[in-house]
Amino acid sequence: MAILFRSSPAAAARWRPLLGRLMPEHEIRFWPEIGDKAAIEYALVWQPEPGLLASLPNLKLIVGLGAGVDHVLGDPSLPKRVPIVRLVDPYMTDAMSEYVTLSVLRLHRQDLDYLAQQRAGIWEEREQKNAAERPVGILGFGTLGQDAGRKLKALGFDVAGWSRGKKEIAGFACYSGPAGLHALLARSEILVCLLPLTAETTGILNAAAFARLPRGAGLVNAGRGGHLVEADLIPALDAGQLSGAVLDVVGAEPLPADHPFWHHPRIILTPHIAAETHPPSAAPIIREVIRRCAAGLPLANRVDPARGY
Ligand code: NDP
Ligand code: OXD
Repeated sequence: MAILFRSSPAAAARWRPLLGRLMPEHEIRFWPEIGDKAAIEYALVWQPEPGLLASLPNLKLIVGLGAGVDHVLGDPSLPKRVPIVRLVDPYMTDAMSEYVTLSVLRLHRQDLDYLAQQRAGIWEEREQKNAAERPVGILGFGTLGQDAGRKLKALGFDVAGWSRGKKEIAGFACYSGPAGLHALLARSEILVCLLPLTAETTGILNAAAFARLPRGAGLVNAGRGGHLVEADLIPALDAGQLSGAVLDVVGAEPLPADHPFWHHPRIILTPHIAAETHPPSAAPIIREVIRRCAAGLPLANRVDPARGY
């Protein structure tokens, strides 16, 4: 029985010693040296090439090496009989909440304006709201969205969340469905996207959505680049409908050198680092998932391919 590890060479170098130490009982094969495909029962993957998983005849489990699984579900030949589990790691959840609180605070405290003033040598105070006067809306109120929401709430922000199913969570205004989306947008001076990328959520951050936000709202996208209709962002920023955007994810990663997002004064860019997979904390979680699967026990954090996340 063997485990296939398929990610970048840099990730393989970080994971190899950890997996070898934690799971000495398993043979771990690092792509592209995968050997006899019939021996592979478990696959740990990030952006596997389409067809790879279907070519493993005895595969029992696919483990996504990240919280989002769009990189797995995008494979049209994905074997339907094989369960998929995504990575839910409290270390990553904390990292995402750090990123979201940092980004929301930067927008809330008018960082982009003060940076522009500094560059222009202008010493001038701007009117500042209190956190309690700044409604924040979170698209995607799941593992990451709720944790970020709790931490923003602890800072005093007035937080609402939007999910697919209806939720009641003490201390938060919870919205769902298309009408709920409109209501959430209408109240969100800062909008945070922590959705999975699915057929329903692709392009959700678009001109029509921006028009529903209060004028001058800020945007944080740490979900996926495909959530944003990129052509709609700069017009909304230039017209003042949006006052700033923090983007951790973009449609084409790495962002092409000639992309206008690089130099727009009201865009803050980071290279998909909001919550990177952290091998030291993730490896024991994955070992436990494999142990449970081998023992025929129920698996947590199963992906529903029909739902898309
Ligand atoms: P979860 O599955 O725990 O949460 C997803 C949330 O999105 C749920 O609340 C879900 O609703 C909601 N949702 C899904 N589809 C819809 C829809 N059509 N309409 C309304 N709400 C919807 O995922 P996580 O919180 O763990 O992760 C979210 C995403 O964050 C990942 O899929 C990934 O894309 C991104 N991510 C980005 C990282 C980065 O570094 N930039 C790192 C890690 C993740 P419901 O609760 O009803 O199911
Ligand atoms: C993830 C990511 O989905 O890092 O985990 O984007």
